[in-house]
Amino acid sequence: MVRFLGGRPILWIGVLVAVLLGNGCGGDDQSAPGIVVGSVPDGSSEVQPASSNASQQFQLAFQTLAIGFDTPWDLALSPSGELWVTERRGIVSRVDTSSGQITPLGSIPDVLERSESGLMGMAFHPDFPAAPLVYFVHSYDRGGEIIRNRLVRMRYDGNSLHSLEVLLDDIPGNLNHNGSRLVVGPDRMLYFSTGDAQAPNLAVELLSLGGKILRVDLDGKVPTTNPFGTEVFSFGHRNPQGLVFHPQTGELFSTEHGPSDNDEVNRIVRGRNHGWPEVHGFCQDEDVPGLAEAQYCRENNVVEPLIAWTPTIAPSGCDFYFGTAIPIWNGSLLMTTLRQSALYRLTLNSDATFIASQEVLFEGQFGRLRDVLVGPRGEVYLATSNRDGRGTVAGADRIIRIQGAP
Ligand SMILES: [Ca+2]
Ligand SMILES: [Ca+2]
Ligand SMILES: [Ca+2]
Repeated sequence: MVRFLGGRPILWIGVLVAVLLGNGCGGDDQSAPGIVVGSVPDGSSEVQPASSNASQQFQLAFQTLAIGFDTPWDLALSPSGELWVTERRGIVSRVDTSSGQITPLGSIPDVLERSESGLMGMAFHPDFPAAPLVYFVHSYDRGGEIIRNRLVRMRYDGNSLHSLEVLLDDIPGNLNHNGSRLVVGPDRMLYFSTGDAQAPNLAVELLSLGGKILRVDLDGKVPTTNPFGTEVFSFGHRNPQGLVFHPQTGELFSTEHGPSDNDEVNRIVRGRNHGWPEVHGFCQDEDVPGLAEAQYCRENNVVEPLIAWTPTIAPSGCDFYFGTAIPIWNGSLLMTTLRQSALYRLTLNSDATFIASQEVLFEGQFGRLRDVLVGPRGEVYLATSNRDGRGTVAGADRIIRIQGAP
């Protein structure tokens, strides 16, 4: 079910589902029409055959770039063009985008990996490598088996990470609902999502750091321009696991896990309530029985999502695609999903206030997907999450590269 509200008539659109003829990594598509991508670490290469929807006007080639991971969580591109990846167990690695070689760079100290908690978000200092600093968000044990999350910074010497500094700690955490995607904004501030730590009311308690989008400067300090004099930038979030700035408008977008209904994409508004736990998805009363959403929304100036999905798909990472390598993807918001195990391509209207169309790609082809990253040459990387405890695809996790075929 897809709805668009916010002063507009409700529109209904169908979900475009790509017809995929390949059978996943390791499958034998050598005879399929189109190009064959060169050798890859596990010998798999695939061609996305032509079919009948938008992305099928041209061919997409995909391949396993690197394999051997255990629950990769965040893919990030350094300002100098390196591909780095975190694994939830605490490992940080660099991946050579030519050879697929994985080079471990170090472990983050005191990472607690239990259920959905562990090492999650990563972001580079905007002046990296001149300022050789990398930021991470991870879970730790505060003592007595109490899970908390923290923002840390480490120094990179060209080979490994060291000199850990804790910038912000004691952020509410739990086995699940830890949020923790981390990005640097055009204002050179760090933005990161926090989950409600399975305590829904934290999301609307302004003194709590749970269920929020937080903003701090590159030293972890509260900027004077924050709305409440704390790290809190926006509130009313359940478990946002995707966060990205629109490269042209500079606005911040998130993906957010709903409960058993209403997964969301949001445009984050400074200082505003984004609804959770009183509002699921859009402000209307009838979609979840028992919620008096409309009145609450009026009284609390709630920001509605751009789109909501029921049944849920479990959205994870997201990134904007601006480039010519896959021309019809230009301007799209790409989003991975865990439960639905697909890559979504969302298009926005001209002022980025609602989702104009959506396309579902690679559904079920690679298993659960945790993150998506657009590379410097218009290639797209996906991280699988089949070792996270909920996967059904055997074997190690991998990074997959998608390219437009010439
Ligand atoms: Ca990322
Ligand atoms: Ca919401
Ligand atoms: Ca609702």
